[in-house]
Amino acid sequence: MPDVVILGDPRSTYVRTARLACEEKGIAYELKPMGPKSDELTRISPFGKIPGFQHGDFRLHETLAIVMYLESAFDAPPLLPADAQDRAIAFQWISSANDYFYDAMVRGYILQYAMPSGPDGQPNRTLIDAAMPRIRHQLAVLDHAFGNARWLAGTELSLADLFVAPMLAYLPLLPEDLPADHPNVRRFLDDMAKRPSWEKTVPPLPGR
Ligand SMILES: N[C@@H](CCC(=O)N[C@@H](CS)C(=O)NCC(=O)O)C(=O)O
Repeated sequence: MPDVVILGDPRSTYVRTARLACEEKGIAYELKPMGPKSDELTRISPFGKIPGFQHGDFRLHETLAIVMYLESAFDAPPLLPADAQDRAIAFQWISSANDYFYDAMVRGYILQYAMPSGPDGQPNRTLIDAAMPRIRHQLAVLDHAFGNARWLAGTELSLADLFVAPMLAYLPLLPEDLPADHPNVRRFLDDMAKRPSWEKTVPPLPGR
């Protein structure tokens, strides 16, 4: 049994980020599927957020802390660029994902379909419509940032891509299909989909 354990629901974008980092680095791990309010999780993650993380007796919460630990504690391929400017750009996008993309794309939109809170159990149109302009702006910014580049920071896949991609991945599955208007974002998702790490971490969704 691997001594690295990731605790959380595999549908969570942040759980997927932590798993993708392990997969890309070739670090064996066990996924313990559980929700954010379970007792085992809250003993590790006191704010009730997934993922939680264990490496032997060492415990962590917060995805950025987890992937940075993976980055420095294991002799494994790096997921941050060596170049100072590219590395800073990676953190620029990680911060944008944490502070802006998650709120608009996941809280304001994806979760409105996954856990509908509108009348008659339907997606809450008011909340979705409110999130739309922010998401469209974020996608336009990302599309421009990618330009002809494959990855967000430097010439190789980095942690920046692993934070952003799981959030973007749900968008083509929803009725608005927002990435359709953003070819560079769509190309990025197509490139991610070719990676074994991506296939191994596909969220278990109904009908898949
Ligand atoms: N700051 C946390 C955020 C993690 C997070 O928001 N996880 C979501 C799932 S993607 C969650 O636990 N949501 C449950 C809730 O808010 O009750 C991190 O970076 O790990």
